[in-house]
Amino acid sequence: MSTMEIKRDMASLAAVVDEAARTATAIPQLTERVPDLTVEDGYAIQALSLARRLGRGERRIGVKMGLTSRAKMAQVGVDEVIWGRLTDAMRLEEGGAMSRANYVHPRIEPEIVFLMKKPLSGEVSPLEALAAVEAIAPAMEVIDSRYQNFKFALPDVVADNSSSSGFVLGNWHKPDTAIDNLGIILEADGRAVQVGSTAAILGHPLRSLVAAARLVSRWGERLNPGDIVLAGGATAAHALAPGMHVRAVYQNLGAVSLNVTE
Ligand code: 0L1
Ligand code: MG
Repeated sequence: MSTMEIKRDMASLAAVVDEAARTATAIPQLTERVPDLTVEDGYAIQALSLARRLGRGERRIGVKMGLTSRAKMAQVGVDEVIWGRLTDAMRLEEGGAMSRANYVHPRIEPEIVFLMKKPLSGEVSPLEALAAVEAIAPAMEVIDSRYQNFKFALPDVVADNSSSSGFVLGNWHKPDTAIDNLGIILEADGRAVQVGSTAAILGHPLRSLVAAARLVSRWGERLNPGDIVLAGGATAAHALAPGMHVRAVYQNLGAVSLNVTE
């Protein structure tokens, strides 16, 4: 099969990333097989991969924003945020357990999450975005690149649903709660492993919601009432190991925790 033919065969590439996620198996980067794969191709593969999840009975419940901090953008060498789709199967119970065996090489990062009460899409102002929010909460995202050694180019990570694999939500707060610069400590087994602020999320997490509205509309979609939007990591992500207890403690918002089992 020629490179062009492979590139056209987005469905088979979607099957590759979806199977890697479903079976927790590390795979080579798609851009090794298809060097001219574009970010647009990546989003097409991501959409087809989500369709496979929905076909297995999962329900789409929102989106995640990725690469929303300058540090992460620099790490991947881009200056654009990315997004991925969340399903109900990715949700982990607050204070509950996640099995390390279900992931390739999971990492965790503290985030802010928005719960939508109105539809939102396209170019919106921060005030318009806030008016569409029902509630905000502290959260943690489990990211798990399916690529070997957590290494990828931008089209790869987009195709791989922007590394989304799990999330845990804390208690909901009023939408007008100040979230522009709240201190966060990420603990592993009671020891602080990351310290940061919600300001690391594009300067203000609301900017991430504005970007989410813009990006989903580029793909003919919108944020719907009842959807959640994970705004992006506020610190670097921390690698998870069996037996670990992780907790993110937020100024004014409370804490979110998770236990990692074998
Ligand atoms: O949620 C994120 O910011 C992760 C986006 C993808 C990059 C990575 O897996 O580190
Ligand atoms: Mg994240």
